[in-house]
Amino acid sequence: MTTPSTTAPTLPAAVHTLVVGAGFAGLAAAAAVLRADPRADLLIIERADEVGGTWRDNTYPGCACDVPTSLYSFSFAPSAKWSHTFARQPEIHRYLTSVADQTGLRRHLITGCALLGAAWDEGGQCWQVQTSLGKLTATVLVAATGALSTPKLPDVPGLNTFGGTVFHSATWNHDHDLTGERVAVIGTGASAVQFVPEIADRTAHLTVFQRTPAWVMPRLDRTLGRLEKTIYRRIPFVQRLVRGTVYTYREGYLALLAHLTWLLPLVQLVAKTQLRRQVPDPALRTVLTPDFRIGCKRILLTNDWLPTLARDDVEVVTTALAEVTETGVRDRTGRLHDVDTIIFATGFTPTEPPVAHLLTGTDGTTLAAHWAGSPSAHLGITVPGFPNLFLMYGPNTNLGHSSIVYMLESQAAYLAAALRVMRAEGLASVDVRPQAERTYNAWVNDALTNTVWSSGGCSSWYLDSRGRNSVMWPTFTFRFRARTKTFDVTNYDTRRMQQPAA
Ligand code: N01
Repeated sequence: MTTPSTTAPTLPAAVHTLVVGAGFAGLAAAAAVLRADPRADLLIIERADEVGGTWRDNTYPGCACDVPTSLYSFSFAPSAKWSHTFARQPEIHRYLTSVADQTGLRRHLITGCALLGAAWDEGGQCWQVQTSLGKLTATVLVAATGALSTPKLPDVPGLNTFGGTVFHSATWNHDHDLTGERVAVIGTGASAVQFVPEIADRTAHLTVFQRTPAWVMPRLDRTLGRLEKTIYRRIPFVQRLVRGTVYTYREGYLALLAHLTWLLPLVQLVAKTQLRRQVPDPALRTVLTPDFRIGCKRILLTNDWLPTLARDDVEVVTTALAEVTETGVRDRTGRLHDVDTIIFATGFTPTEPPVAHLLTGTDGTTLAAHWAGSPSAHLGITVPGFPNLFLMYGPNTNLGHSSIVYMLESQAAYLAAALRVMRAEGLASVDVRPQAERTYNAWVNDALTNTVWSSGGCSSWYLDSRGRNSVMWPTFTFRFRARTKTFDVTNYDTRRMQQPAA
C-alpha cells in the first residue's frame, strides 16, 4: 500500500475514467483501475463528505454485517483489526476510509460532488457529465451509486399529519431520544431485526408492524481475540485460508438455494427450533412462521430478535398500515396505535435505481426509460445503447449466499480488463450488442427459474415491477468471476479512436 494522501483534486474539464460513488463498489472499481494502470486518468466523485456508501449512511443502533467479515472485505486490503466475525457498522466504515487512505484513492476523490446527469456524446465519443460542482467530460463512466442507497418510504395516507417524530432506519435520527417513548416500527427485514432489540430496553412500548414474517437463523458471531488478530497480522496466509474456507462453505449454500431446494425444509427445521426455543407463546409463534421456502427472502441472522418480540412491552401487529393520524398509526382492522415516534425499516429501491434517470444513451433515452421498470445488463455491467458505461452492483449481481464484495471485485476486474483492451486496440468506445445482452439475460432468467429466489413462494424486492427477478445472480459466484475475468470485446460494437492527421 502506498503512503496516504489527503490532497483532493479539483473538478477537471475532462477525465478518462469517472467513477460515481465511493462505497464498496466505487472503491473496488477505482482500486482495480489504478492497479491496472497506476497513472490512470481517474476521478471518483462522491455526493457525501466521506467515503463509505451504505456503511457511512446506515448508523442505526446494532447495525452490523450479516455476512462473515472475512469475506465481506476486499481481498486486496485484508485487515486484522475486526472485533467480531460479523463486523459492526462503525468499524466497516472505518475500514473503508482506511482503504481510501492507504490505496492512494483520495488523490482521485472529490467529495461533496453529486452527479446531476450524464448524456452520451456520439460526436465526441464521451459522456457529457453535469455535477453539483460543474461540468466535465468522461470517456468512461462507472456508476457505482449502490443498490441500497435510496431509502424506500411507503406512501401511507396521513403521514404528513403525524405530530410525532418520523425517520427511516437508513437516516437514523440520533438527536431524538427514544427513552420512555411509544414507538412504531414498520417492517421486519434485515435492518429491523438489528435495531429493534437494541432500542427495546429504552422504549416504553414497541409496536412492530410485520407485513410478512421472515425466516430467522442463529447468528454464529464471536469476538476475535488478541491472539487470533496477531496471527492474522503476522501470518497473512492464515487469514487467507480462513477467507477461502468461509468462501467455500458459503458456495455450498448455493447448491441448496438454487439446485437442491427440496432440501430446504430441513434448514427450516433449524429456524423453527430457534423460534420454538425463543418464543414460548404458540399464537405469536404462528404469526412469526413464514409460509414460503427459506431463502426466498433474505435469511435473517439474529439471536435476539425473536426474544425481543416475545417481550410483554412489545406487540407484533400483522395487518398492514391503513393510515397515519396525528397521534399514531391505524392498522387495517381500524385499531389506532398511539405512538410518539414512527421508524420506517422498509428497505430500499434496488430495482428502481435513481441513477438510471440521470443517464441518457445514444438515442436520447434515459436508462430508466430503456429499462421500463425491469433492469437488465450484460453481465450486470453494460447496457446496449450506453457506450462506455459500466454499472457496479448492476442487475442480477446480488447474492443470497455469499459476499457482494466478491461480486464487486469481479465487476471491477471486468472494468479494468475493458480499459486494457480499449487502450491496446485504440478503441474510443465499446457498446455491448443487444443480441449479446439478450442471450446473456435469457440464460440468467433460465438459470433463476428453479432457484428459491424465483420459485420459493414469496414476494420479495428481488422481483421488479414486471415480475422479473432482476436482482439475484443465479449460480456459484466463481462462475461470475470466470465470466468477468476477461473483457469479451467480440460482444461489443466498437469505434476506433480518430488518428491525428499526418
Ligand atoms: O429492508 P428489507 P432492510 N408496509 O427490504 C417491509 C441489506 N442489508 O432495510 O417482507 C409495511 O429487508 C417489508 O415487508 P415485506 C440486505 O440485503 C444488509 O431491512 O416486503 N411493511 C420488510 O419486512 C437487506 O435485504 C445488511 O412484506 C413494508 C421490510 O419492510 C437490505 O439491506 C444489513 C412496506 C423491508 O425489509 C434491506 O434491508 C442490513 C409497507 N408499505 C441490511 N414496505 C448486511 O449486513 C416494505 N415493508 C450486509
